[in-house]
Amino acid sequence: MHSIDFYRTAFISYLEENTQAREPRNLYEPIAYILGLGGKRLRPVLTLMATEIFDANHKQALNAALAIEVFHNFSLIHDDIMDAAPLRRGKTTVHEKWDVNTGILSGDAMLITAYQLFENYEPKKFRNLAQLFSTTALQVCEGQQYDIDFENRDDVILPEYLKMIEYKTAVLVAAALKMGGIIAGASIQDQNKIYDFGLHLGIAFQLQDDYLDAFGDPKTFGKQVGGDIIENKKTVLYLNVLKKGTTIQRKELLDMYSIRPKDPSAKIETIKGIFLESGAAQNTLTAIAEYTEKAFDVLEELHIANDKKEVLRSFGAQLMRREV
Ligand code: DMA
Ligand code: MG
Ligand code: MG
Ligand code: MG
Repeated sequence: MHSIDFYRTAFISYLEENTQAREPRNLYEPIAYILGLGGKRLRPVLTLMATEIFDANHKQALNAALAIEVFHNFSLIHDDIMDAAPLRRGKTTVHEKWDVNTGILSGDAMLITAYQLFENYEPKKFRNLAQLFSTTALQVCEGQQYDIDFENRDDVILPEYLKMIEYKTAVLVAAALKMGGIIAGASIQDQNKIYDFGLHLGIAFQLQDDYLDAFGDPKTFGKQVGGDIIENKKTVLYLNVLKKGTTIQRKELLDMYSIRPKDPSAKIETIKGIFLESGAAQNTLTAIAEYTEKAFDVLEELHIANDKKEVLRSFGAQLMRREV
């Protein structure tokens, strides 16, 4: 096993070798742009790590890792269009820098590119990887559709929200790990366990994403802090106020969520105050810790050496301390 930084560096050099802008430039330049913006490289690192956890060389997994990262960035371009987001990784989003049409088409091209990368594997692995990929990709689309649908509903409840984030976010984290298992030829049982670990970690990750969207530090966050509030997103913070807040806090939140002021800064501050005073912020932090713990519990059932479990555990713990 290597360090997380080793896998990240190995992945980034492979990514750089394999992304050049070509003609038509309006299609490929945004792809090179978004892939070059950096980010945590969480999913590809997980694929490379999982491959070595199951005793194969990470190099075998570079194409799958790239596929996952390309797919993830495709979903970000489209997500930023849907969320009207101005910033991604501290830079202008693709649809703002170019336009919406370019964002849609570049995103579509990335989805196909991701799929093609699996063709580098022998037929049986290709079939398993492609199957997992297509199932996962469809779930991400379904999750994103629920996310959009929630904007127009006022009866969303926490279990529905948890299912939505499982689909839009956690399944990809889980699939990234399982792909490592497929490539290394791990048992089906272990593939499913590591998938389950990823699912819990992925849910914790998206809960934290919602939390940071309100409470992140604008200097390090890379996205627009308060973006979810501006867009009236029904995040875990919002749902927790409706569940646990006082009648006054609930009413104040609902009133605030019915307006879209030109200057949103006062709205953001008021809503953040409600998140804090109602206990919604604290509840969310508790839920993040609980899902991370659940992920670590699942890890115990995996048939791998203890030091390898420790690598995954410290990776999970590091991820949960993130600020971006
Ligand atoms: C993103 O949820 C989910 C996908 C599939 C991209 P989000 O809009 O909260 O993500 P972000 O905060 O990164 O825009
Ligand atoms: Mg978004
Ligand atoms: Mg979104
Ligand atoms: Mg978010």
